[in-house]
Amino acid sequence: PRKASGTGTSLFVGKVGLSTTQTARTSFLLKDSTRWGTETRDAKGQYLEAFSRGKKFTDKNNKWGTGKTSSRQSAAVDAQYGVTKTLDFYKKTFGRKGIKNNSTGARAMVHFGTKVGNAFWDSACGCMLYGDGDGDLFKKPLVVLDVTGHELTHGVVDATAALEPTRVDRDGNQFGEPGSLNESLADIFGTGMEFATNNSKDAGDYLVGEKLGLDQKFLRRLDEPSRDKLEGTIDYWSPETYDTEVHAGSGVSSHAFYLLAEGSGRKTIGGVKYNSPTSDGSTVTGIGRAKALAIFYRALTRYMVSTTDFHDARNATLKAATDMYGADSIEYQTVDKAWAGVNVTS
Ligand code: ASN
Ligand code: ZN
Repeated sequence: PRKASGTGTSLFVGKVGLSTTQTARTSFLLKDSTRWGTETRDAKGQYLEAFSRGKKFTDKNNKWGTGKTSSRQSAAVDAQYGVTKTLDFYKKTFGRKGIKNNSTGARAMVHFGTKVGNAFWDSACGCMLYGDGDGDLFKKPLVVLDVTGHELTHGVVDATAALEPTRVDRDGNQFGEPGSLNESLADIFGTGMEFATNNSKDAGDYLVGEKLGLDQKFLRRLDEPSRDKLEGTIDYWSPETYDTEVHAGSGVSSHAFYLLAEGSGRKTIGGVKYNSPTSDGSTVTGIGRAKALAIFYRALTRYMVSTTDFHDARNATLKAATDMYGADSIEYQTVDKAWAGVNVTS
């Protein structure tokens, strides 16, 4: 097998280059040897949770997908592109070598189950599973960039702080602050990856799932999380947050991250309008996305543990800011103000 350069026609990001594997004169495999063997397979509409049971994607001429769902390869192009761009983001931005930082590739399966309106990180499989949509709320395969960045970040969190929900109900819904922080980090680094990838058909923004065709135009958003009515995402910490559903609760730290990066009030970034409020009416001036991501990544990988709640997360990011910029720095002070802006104080 040797390294080959293919092209893909995706569902969401247009035409993209893909590094693939040539296995014979006219046979190629959707596996990237330049990124530790990162590979996407087909779950064939089954609820497969073992990657080894997925069907390999092969192609005769190394031109993958058609941009339409009638080709099974099209969703795989988006998935493989998003997964490889997520690995690139973690490597370039933080020096992280793969999801587990052990120089192994990431794996994904598309066409998971029937009418699945979701995508998952499956820690047992060690892979991403993508549904094709439920045909109702989610009309398309869930292979967009920020969803991929979100799900793979769950893999990074599993390999580092391993934040756990404090309660799971009989339907599998998860609750509590550490789990909410986990969802939030997935959105923070997922949007960070989308900005870093800088794809002209899916440019970076502080919205999550803006290409999924939802009526509210996004699934979640970091500037003013409560504009999400689907999951009822919250803007500010309160004592109830300790037992809030994790996607709803994610708003607290996602909002703190936005305030740290971009500041409070109105702002237009890449043509998208944001307006971020604070719980106490204070004004926050952001320190920029790159520094905010670096602080949150150091906090995640050095100071957060499985039970870290929002107040602990404040301390973790303050420690990270002290390490990187000093306790007298503007960066440290802005971390403090950003958390105060979401009602998390000492
Ligand atoms: N897409 C959801 C998430 O990553 C799937 C799940 O609830 N595990 O949060
Ligand atoms: Zn999640």
